[in-house]
Amino acid sequence: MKENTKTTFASVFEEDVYKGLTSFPKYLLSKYFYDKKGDKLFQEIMNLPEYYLTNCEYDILDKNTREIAHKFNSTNGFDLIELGAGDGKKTKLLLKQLINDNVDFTYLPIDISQNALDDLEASLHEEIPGLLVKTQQGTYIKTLEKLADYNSRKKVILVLGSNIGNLLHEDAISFLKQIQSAMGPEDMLFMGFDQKKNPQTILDAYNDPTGVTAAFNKNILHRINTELKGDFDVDSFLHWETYDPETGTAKSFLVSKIPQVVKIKSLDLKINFDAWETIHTEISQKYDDAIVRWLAKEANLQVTSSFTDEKEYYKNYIFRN
Ligand code: AVJ
Repeated sequence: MKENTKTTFASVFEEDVYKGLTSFPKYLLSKYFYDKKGDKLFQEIMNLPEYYLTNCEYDILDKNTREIAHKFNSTNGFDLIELGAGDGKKTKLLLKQLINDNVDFTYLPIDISQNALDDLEASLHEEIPGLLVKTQQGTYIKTLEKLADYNSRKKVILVLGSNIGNLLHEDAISFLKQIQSAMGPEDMLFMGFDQKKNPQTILDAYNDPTGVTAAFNKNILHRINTELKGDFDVDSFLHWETYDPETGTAKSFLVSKIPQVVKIKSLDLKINFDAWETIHTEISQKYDDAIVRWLAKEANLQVTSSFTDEKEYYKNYIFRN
């Protein structure tokens, strides 16, 4: 068959891989890092000393739990909706505070992974008895739409981990707009944004000496090998990180160390790599107050308060309509 002409695909993953690897320059989408092994590698990343994001956000929530819990509360109680709940380690700080304060609220964690939700629910029942939990499996936006008219009482939407950083500004604005349209006048959005800082600190966070981040980046090639019958020689690709301190954009690449041809059977595709040709796999955007305020304005939201850590590496902002 002729290359670059396939039009029917068995899955969105197939289609996205085909599009990305037949484009110039080549790219793959970072959402495909997260299969079972990718989830595990990301857990490991969060425990790396270089990956400061998790600890900073934990500190912010730990030092300001009372104040944040107070801001969330309302006379008729509220629903706490978390997009991308993961293992809930940071959220548990808030949940415990709210339970201790006898606040009337329900926790609604949303995640793509039913597995992650089941684990989270089990640990919550054990660690925080009395907490009302309603897990929702699905994509952020679909579930948010469902929840927009779920309940008449106040909604607080939580997006932790600087997950928004995977989106280009334009896409981040659409994401914020979608959240905004699900928010009423009383509702709040509490979101984490990793901040601009010494460029070396950022590079180190995405280029750990133990190679966990490299393995995480390369996991996308393993997925193509196992799920789409690919024959990537994963070791012939180099994990490469860049950071542009002007735009605040960290970028991850896989770089082919040799000229090579990769076959992907399920896609009926042969891909040529020149030596040192790249596959762009992820952006991890860094922010400052001005960028966050601009994003908010574009999405018809306002920043009403913010919290940061001692080094000001990371910030959590509260947005309202
Ligand atoms: C989960 C998107 C916030 O970009 O910092 C960690 C993912 N990639 N190390 C990030 C990631 C490489 C992470 N986010």
